[in-house]
Amino acid sequence: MEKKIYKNYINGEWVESASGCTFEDRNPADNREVIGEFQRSNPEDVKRAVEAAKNAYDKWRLYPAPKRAEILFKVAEILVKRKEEFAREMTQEMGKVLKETRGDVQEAIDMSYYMAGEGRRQFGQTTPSELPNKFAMSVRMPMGACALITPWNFPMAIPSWKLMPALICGNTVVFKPATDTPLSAYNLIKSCEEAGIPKGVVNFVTGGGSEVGGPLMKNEDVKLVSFTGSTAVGKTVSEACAPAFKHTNLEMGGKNAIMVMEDANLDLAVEGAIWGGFGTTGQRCTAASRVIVHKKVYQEFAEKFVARAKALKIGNGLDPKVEMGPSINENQLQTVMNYVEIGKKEGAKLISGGNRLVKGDYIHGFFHEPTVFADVDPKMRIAQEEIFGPVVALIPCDNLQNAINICNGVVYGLSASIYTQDVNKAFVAMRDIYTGIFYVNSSTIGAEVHLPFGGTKQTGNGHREAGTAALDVFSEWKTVYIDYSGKLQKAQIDDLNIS
Ligand code: UN1
Repeated sequence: MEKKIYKNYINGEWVESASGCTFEDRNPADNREVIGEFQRSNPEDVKRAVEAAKNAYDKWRLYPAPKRAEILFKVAEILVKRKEEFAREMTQEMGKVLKETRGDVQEAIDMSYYMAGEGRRQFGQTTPSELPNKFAMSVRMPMGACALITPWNFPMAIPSWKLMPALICGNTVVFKPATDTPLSAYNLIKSCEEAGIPKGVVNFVTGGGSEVGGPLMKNEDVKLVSFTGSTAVGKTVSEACAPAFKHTNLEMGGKNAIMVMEDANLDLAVEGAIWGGFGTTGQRCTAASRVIVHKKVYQEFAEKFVARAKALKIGNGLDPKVEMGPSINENQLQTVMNYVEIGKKEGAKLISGGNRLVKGDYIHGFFHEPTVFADVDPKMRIAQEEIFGPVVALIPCDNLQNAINICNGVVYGLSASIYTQDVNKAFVAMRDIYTGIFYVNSSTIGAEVHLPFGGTKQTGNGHREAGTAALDVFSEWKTVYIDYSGKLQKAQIDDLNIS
């Protein structure tokens, strides 16, 4: 691939950063390969982008939602046309296998079509008034310039979860993508430009957290910050926005569990645990990093699971035979290796993997073996903390109630699942697991765009993305009363006599 310098997109123009500096986007499967150079933006760029978003807002909010929708629909069609190209570039820039990056682009397509549909919905309520000759309704109101700050693990899907609902509600945006995946973000923004998004409505500024993210969330013209990333960074967003009561929508960590009951279809459960634990190299907030297995089937499950984990083909995600790619960067790989050491020290039994891959071409990337710890105590750090890598903790349990307690016994609450053939067990778990997403006889991953996505406890701050829940993030309700009685009527006070 030809090395190219990519620019910021501010007020409808592709511009260089005021800093005059760029940073490199490299392939985590082969770190020698530079995908492109992106602007190392600074607070001055942020200021200009917010200014542009602020100025474009009044026109955009008054442009009818069904017309805004037509632009979103066009974005979807451009993504459909260029899906394969964008998926390949995504695999090159962040390492997950081509099947998954196709899914990532598809998720952005789905979200764009879905939110285009909302252009003709965004339903409010109309309801009778308690007074005669008075009309009552509620309508959604956009909020202004929104900041979107996104992670690298779903480089196009997650930005689309924020961008599309923000736009359909009539907001303008400044988008700062993760520094590890600016190309996929660029491809999405380029598609918006091609679809005819008016100038200033979508602004794109690449660069680091302290130079771009910090100033962006603190800018007083930014009305809402939508962030997906670590709980630690989410806390700083929350704190930065609290003094001005700026709206925040935070999607953060997970420590998701699959519960495998004694009556489960074990092969299906193994399949789900492999996909949940090692899909995207374990770098999903919805990854199944814990598998809680009934002791009656624990041994058999562990053997089958390890056999599958050991057989996984690891390598460059562009190779169709490869099933698991690298970690995103050296830092993330070091975190994984560090947790493997922690697990060993805590006394968990390492039954598969545990090492960085260094032979041959692996040395140029950030590859790690799929790793399985057995007999993990639910209180151990490897069973409590988000690792974001290919490390799975197997935890034995005595019964359903015990499994539920273990599953709920972490600070996060994103996703969970149960494998059982017993409908009663499935319903009890569905009721008692305190997560934002729950699956029966399926892995912890597989969210669809038209349903709420998000989690409880330290995973989120009470909001949900996707579905109509996303509209609640990117709009505020305005309740409107219209009195056509021609006199002063008083709610709760007037006496109405019928005779
Ligand atoms: C994430 O885990 O970071 O359900 C997002 C899924 C995907 C989205 C995951 N559709 O796994």
